[in-house]
Amino acid sequence: MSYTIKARCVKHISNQYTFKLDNQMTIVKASGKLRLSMSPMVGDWCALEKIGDEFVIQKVLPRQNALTRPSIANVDQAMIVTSLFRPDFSTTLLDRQLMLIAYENIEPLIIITKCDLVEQDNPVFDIIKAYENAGYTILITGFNYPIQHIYDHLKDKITVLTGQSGAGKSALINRLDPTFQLITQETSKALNRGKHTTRHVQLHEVGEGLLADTPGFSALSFANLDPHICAHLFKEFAPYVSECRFNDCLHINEPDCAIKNAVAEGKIAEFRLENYQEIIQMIKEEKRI
Ligand SMILES: Nc1nc2c(ncn2[C@@H]2O[C@H](COP(=O)(O)OP(=O)(O)O)[C@@H](O)[C@H]2O)c(=O)[nH]1
Ligand SMILES: [Mg+2]
Ligand SMILES: [Zn+2]
Repeated sequence: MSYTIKARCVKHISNQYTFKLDNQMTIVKASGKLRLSMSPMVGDWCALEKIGDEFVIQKVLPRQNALTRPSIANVDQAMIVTSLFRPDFSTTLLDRQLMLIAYENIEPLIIITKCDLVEQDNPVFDIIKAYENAGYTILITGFNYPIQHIYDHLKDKITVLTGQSGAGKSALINRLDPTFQLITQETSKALNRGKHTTRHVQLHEVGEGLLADTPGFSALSFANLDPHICAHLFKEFAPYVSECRFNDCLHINEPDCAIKNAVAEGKIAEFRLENYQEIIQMIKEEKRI
């Protein structure tokens, strides 16, 4: 008797694909006879057919998106891990990451780490408030801070982590699931091993969601981006862009730009427009090379 089920691929090494079936991790081999129009990626939903005792991958179901580094399909969200101290908080860097993630059609969440290392009244929290007002989800954390709110955001989603080296990605993953035991910078220095080396991509069940175990999501280089798409990707720009005089307005020097007007009226933070304009400049410069 044969029947077909739908399951998510969570791990892939050579010709072995791991699926979660009936709450159990099961390895399905890609059979030699298999003629798939596309090969499954970690994160893919696949149709599996049970023939006798064995499952075979029948087809890969349509993808919502596909990242290349790390190689994962159907990513729902990226957590941008940003520290307040060593490295210091940088809106320039954060805005570049927000742009790249939005460009991939992935929802960004901003995780602020090392809050235990700064005073509660530090002016950096005003900047963070500006991101919250712009519509971004901000999750505050630090050593000895609760992390339940982070679990809540992982539920039923595929999440990848991104962020500067030293921001606390490995430390965060280890706190979310101590069985990860990823090497933090401190430990790697002590062991003199350099950065943690990644073998294969795997999705781990953490807080009822799936988390990629490879911190260091790297998106496309800016040269590949279309400035006209970037022009409406910042969350708080989106409601205004249709009001610019030109519908291909890049919010640089154009007259009657609704984004510039919103900045003048205090509805959009000035540093966001400046960081956005810098990104457009970078794209133009990279394209010229
Ligand atoms: N005090 C404090 N230190 C942290 C926090 N998160 C990470 N660290 C430390 O910052 C350093 C870099 O963290 P790591 O997780 O290796 O960063 P990664 O490069 O993003 O993976 C390590 O020494 C961590 O112990 C935090 O929330 N509070
Ligand atoms: Mg790390
Ligand atoms: Zn404009």
